[in-house]
Amino acid sequence: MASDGDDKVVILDLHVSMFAMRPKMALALKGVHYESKEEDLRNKSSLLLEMNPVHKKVPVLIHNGKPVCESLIILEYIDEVWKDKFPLLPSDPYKRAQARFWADFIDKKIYDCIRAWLFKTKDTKDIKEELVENLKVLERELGEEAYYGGERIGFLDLVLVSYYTWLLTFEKDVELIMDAEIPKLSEWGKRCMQNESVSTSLADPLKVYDFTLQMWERIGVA
Ligand code: GS8
Repeated sequence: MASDGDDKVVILDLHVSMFAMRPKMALALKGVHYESKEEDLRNKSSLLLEMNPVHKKVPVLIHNGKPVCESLIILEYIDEVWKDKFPLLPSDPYKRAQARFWADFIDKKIYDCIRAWLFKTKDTKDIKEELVENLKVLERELGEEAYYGGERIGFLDLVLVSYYTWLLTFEKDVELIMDAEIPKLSEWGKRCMQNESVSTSLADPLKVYDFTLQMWERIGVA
């Protein structure tokens, strides 16, 4: 699919959402201009309800008026439409399948831990143990590579780094010391943050922390 340079690209956004950070990083890496529309999830806009009537969630990418939902699908769409600059998925079908496998692992295992911590549905110590175990699996998968994409940032890097700001917040609360417990992954995170398209698209960890504190106050947990 070709893109003619006159594309109108809108992201229905939530600044602290790990899922919404992904398309913003991808568009920035590909040099695609977009407009971000911040949603209030307690008072969803009629545009969000119209563009994502099934899940009613952010992010939604609206490309020339047409919506694409679900962050991983949006990443693949962006990669296919703006394919000439900064390819994200590997070209080899087997490697693509592996990247999708690990993305699915991340959104199941890592998200579950972050969610359990955010809503305090499990003991924090257990969550930390489970999270570190899953992060170690991901660290092994990275091996000696600089990035999951190999020598440069790719699809899977964007999927995982979207949790990085959340891990920095988590670090404060549960005494996870990434440098000590998952040193290679910690280095990888810092390496990713040196990329301006990544660092400017991710939420400031302090804002994530603020959001977390407000959320805890709202749902009445200490
Ligand atoms: C998840 C999006 C999501 O949970 C994706 O895009 O990858 N699988 C989807 N979005 C949340 C905000 S971030 O936690 C959301 O929009 N929630 C609104 C709601 O649940 O009503």
